[in-house]
Amino acid sequence: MSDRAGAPGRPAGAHPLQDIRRIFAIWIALSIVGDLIFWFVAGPHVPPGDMTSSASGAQFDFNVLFMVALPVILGVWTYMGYAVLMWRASRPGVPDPVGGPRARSNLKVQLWWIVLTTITVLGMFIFGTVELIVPAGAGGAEGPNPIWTPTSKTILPVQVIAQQWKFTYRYPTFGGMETNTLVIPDNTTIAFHVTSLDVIHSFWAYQLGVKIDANPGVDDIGYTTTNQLGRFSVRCNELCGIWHGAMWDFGKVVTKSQFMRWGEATERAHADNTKYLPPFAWTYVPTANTTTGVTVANTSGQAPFSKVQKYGATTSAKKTLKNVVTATSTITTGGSTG
Ligand SMILES: [Cu+2]
Repeated sequence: MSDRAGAPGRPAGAHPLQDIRRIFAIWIALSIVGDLIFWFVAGPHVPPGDMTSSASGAQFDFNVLFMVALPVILGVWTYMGYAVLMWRASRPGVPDPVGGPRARSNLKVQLWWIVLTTITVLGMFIFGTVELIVPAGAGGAEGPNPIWTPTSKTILPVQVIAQQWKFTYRYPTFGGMETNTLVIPDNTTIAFHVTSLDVIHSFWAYQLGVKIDANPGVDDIGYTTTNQLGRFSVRCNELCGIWHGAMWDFGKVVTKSQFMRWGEATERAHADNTKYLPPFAWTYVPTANTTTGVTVANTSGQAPFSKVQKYGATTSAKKTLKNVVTATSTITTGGSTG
């Protein structure tokens, strides 16, 4: 408005930055109180919890990012609230505080704005990148050749096989047995090798903080380390057909000794079935549309079995490992998914 040009802006004697200082003080107070309440009251309950390294990592990351975001929204609300209360047109005798020459070309304000927003965004970028790398992929998939691998030397490999509309789990260090239930030991690093027999699915073990795409013909690897006993849910997280919504089950984290007992007992109990399964491989090829109508091991381009992924490897399991490597070199691909 033209009448602002050259207008004094406010009564003589009032400091021109008084409003800004008040807003700043209110904002800082609200931000500190809000961040502390969030961190200590809500933070520990933020999903997906702290059952594994990747779950607690995701919870920590979310909480940190929320503590950065909360002051931003509180800044907007504080300014809005202050403007409505103090600068509304119906308040008699209050001049418009924003406008005129003072509102333009304020180098100090412009510099602060650019510096603070740049630090905020770059800080979140660096934080996010570090948090992805340090915990070995943060519970996500890294494809068949992971760049970020855990330091543990006793990793339990578990193969997750998705198909319409079910997950099954193969344990190469327990004779290559295949189960309906995912059971894993506590305080152990798990390497999930996720693959699919048909369409694209996604293995989402919610409380484990693990979500790995299941692609046919791909050995998609993701890591996590268990920290707590208990049950967790597994869901398919990729629309995969009419019964996608029914593609879920439950798994459990048990103690190491319970796990060994379960693994060895299940391996024995499943022995008669296991011998009719295709030999353990990192991917499989369904040949249901050919005359054989079975699933076979797809051994083309297989990487050798990882030396550190031998948790629970018994004598029979070591035999299995040998068979896997042998199979890699002798059996050819049984078919093509096109
Ligand atoms: Cu699915």
